[in-house]
Amino acid sequence: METIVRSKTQEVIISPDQPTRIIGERINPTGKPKLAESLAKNDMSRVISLATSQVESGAAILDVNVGAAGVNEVELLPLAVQAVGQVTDLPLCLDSANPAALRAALQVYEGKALINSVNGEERSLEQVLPLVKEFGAAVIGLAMDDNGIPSDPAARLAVAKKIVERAESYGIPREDVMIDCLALSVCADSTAAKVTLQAIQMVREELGVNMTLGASNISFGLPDREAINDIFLAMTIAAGVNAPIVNPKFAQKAVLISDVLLGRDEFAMNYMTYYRSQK
Ligand code: THG
Repeated sequence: METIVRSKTQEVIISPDQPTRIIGERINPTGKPKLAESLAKNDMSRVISLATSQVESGAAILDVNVGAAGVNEVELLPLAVQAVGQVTDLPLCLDSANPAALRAALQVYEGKALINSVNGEERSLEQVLPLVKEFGAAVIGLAMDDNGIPSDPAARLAVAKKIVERAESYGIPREDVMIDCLALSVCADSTAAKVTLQAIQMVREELGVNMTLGASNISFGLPDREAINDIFLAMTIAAGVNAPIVNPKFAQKAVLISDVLLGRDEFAMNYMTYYRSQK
């Protein structure tokens, strides 16, 4: 099961047989008031520096999200995509809940993008899947629907299955659908991590598709978030996530070590290369 995404010049293969691919989360104004402020002024300098720093920290794909108060996403998302394209050739993950903004970004993106995201709601399926088909993109399907995020792992699997099957009915191969089983803060609900891990295992066994996860959500509200994120990330990779959306600066080591331990880094070559570069 290979999900392939491309820029103009680079191809990234997401597969259980490949190293884990980091999708860099940091081009996102959530919790970054200065980025939100500069986006509202059409100033792309912060977007560009966040792109460059994440490339240096080992991201394979960059998530681009410009959703903030005072921002017209239809206008800004394509501008951000073009700005990022000036400093890196990594494939992009276009992150918006607004189908018009996704369309505008897809029109300027050269390559095969990863659309973030569709969910199990009829409205979302009907608006986003035709875009995925029209532009030959790949898509992230969130395991949630009109009733929110199910608290039962089997119900998250059922939403994931519905998304994969609906995509196929539009002529989108299941290889081009990645599932996000969704992580919620373990601070608010002590079963949150366990439910997500169970859902990931079920999707791997029942659907066999590739999986992403916005793993940093797990630690909201707790101290030492980076330590929690790293340990949870390793658990999710062992369960089946192969392209997490995380801060690459913190996640790179946990990802490389998980791959060594899961037999996805022969002779620990990738880990040794990283280790030498840190000296
Ligand atoms: N699944 C999918 N896409 C997603 C998410 C998901 N996209 C958005 C989000 N969740 C993943 N991206 C982020 C981006 C930033 C943060 C967390 C997840 C974050 N920001 C810091 C804060 O809020 O304190 C800011 C700190 C910083 O990075 O500078 O934590 O779940 N498919």
